[in-house]
Amino acid sequence: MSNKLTLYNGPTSPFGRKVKIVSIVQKIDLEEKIINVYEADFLDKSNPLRKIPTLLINNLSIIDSDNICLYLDSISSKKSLFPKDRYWQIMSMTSLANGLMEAVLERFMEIARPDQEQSKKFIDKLETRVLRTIKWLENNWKNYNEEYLTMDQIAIACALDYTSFRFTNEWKNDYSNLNKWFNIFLKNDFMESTLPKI
Ligand SMILES: N[C@@H](CCC(=O)N[C@@H](CS)C(=O)NCC(=O)O)C(=O)O
Repeated sequence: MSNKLTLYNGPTSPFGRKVKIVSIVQKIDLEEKIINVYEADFLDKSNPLRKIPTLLINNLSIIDSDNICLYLDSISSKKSLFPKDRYWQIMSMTSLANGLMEAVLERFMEIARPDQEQSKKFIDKLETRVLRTIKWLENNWKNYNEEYLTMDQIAIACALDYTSFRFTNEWKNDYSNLNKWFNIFLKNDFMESTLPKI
């Protein structure tokens, strides 16, 4: 009997988008449940961090988007998104993309607080981190290979799209190589079908 996979996800989570894309590309059937994580007490018994994405497979819960992506890739018969010969580069660039998502998310949460509770210093720090990371990607990351899809490409595209969605898309004017690749990458069905739902 095959295992039933249930993915707890959110409507706009960039971490969840990464996982959903991997399930599509690697042709893994799963049931996706879109939840409001801020009201999801029931999630605590599987993931006490109460974060999405969380994947349930019978009694096993897989926590953290990277672990879920690696798991889905490992049970797929498709070509791996984590090729062995470039594994560490791909994991590091994926972590960089995760950090970019985190900074954009934290900034968004901070500016949603009442004015008098916000820290301008914290917001500045996050904005600087976001812009410095995108500039670094423009200058250092060149994995634009359309022939072989890898995890770093998916994660970076989700992080850039999330930056445009929640913060700014000015990076598009400043960083033409990245933007050119991004515009082509966005046309993939898996990017179009996983746009944030607001
Ligand atoms: N490192 C985690 C980050 C996941 C994460 O931060 N998810 C956010 C939504 S985008 C969340 O669940 N936040 C709920 C909260 O912080 O209370 C991963 O990669 O899965």
